[in-house]
Amino acid sequence: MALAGWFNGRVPGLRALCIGHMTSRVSWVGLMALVTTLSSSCGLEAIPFLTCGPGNCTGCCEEGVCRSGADWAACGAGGAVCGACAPHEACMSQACGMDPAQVWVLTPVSAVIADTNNGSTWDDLGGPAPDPYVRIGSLQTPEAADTWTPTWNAGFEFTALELFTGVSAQVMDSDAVSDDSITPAGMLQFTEADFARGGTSFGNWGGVVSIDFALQRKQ
Ligand SMILES: [Ca+2]
Ligand SMILES: [Ca+2]
Repeated sequence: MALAGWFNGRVPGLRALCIGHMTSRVSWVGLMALVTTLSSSCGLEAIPFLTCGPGNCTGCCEEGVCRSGADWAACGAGGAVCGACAPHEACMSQACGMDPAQVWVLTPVSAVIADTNNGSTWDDLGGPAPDPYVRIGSLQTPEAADTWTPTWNAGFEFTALELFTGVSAQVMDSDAVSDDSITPAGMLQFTEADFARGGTSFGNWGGVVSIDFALQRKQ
């Protein structure tokens, strides 16, 4: 009996105890259950019959078990070892990567504004420092009153694809009659590294010495 030979070859001396459980009509489908039963009744540890791998798993393998490979925490395909995606990534088609449709919140955080407006005082009324605000697309932050180091906390939602492609932006100085441009209108483009570290900085942009943006994935 082939199965008895297989079993006794691994557990010498247990034939007399275990052979009574054997049958010559063992189906391959029931083999795993039989091994488990034998192992239990003979006081043996369970013997893994199949090892998860490329030959039997189209998802990914986690501690010997085949997973779908479509989860953020267990992503993978072709019987490879499952891996967790980075926080800025998603598991798409069993591979980690950035989801172009994922919505992110872009927040202008802070900036340093040049001392003067091309040699002139930013404002003659209400304090000499500018009153900066940031236009993002068709929206804008509130103004930060009379400061060369403005901070803001208004966030704007864009898809990753829009942020990769570029969003229009401009930093302005709010004035009583006609706002001054601190920067020319421009396009801000973000890279995967920016998403990975949660933001980035731009510098030497017109009258902006530097400006910091935060990027946060919307849940
Ligand atoms: Ca002004
Ligand atoms: Ca001012």
